[in-house]
Amino acid sequence: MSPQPGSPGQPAVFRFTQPIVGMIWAQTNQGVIGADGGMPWHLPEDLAHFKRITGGHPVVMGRKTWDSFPAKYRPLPGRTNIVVTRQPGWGSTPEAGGAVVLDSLDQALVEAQLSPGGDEVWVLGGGQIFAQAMDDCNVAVVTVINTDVPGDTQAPVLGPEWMFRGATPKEGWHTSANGTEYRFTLWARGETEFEAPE
Ligand code: VY7
Repeated sequence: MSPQPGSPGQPAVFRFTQPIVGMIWAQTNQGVIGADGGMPWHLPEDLAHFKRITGGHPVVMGRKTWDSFPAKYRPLPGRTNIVVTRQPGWGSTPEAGGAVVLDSLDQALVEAQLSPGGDEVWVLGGGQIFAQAMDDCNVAVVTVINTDVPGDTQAPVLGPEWMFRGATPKEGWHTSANGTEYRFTLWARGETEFEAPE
């Protein structure tokens, strides 16, 4: 006897709420994300946004991005911190304290998905890691800062498969207490489903 195709009266259960592998960065209008090992602006509202989005989820970053966080914030609390480096032995240095250190991005993404909160994983950069990670990611949360300061590190260029999925504010800019204008934007690959942050 052939198997029954389905139980009558049951709803279809094709609910593939896929794991999210997201990138999160802040950039200038020209796509600058870094200068001299840091971010060339001061925007507390972006740090709060970053903490809110990544909180409770594993974070994957390159070694230079790890170094860029002030030491007192490392590891980022409430998140498994995974650092990618090819330097043998770096993981045994005091600087690496509190991080899970791996030597490839692929391993890092697998480890992240197995970590607490790993149904959603956030890649924090920087430039080298974004360039490699882009094809493995389905979401990008991008803060655009309305400035054109120069820098030495660029955001990845999202190809045509990436679709704009919303921004806060919808039009124009928020203005920081210090006068800096910025907006939060959300991009996703074609079919990705998610709930947008308010
Ligand atoms: C900058 C900091 C810089 C200076 C002082 C504190 C977006 C950001 C990143 C990565 C901001 C930084 C911080 C504030 C948040 C704290 C950790 C310390 C936390 C990114 N949009 N913004 N980033 N931090 N990938 N994307 O490196 O951070 O979250 O606990």
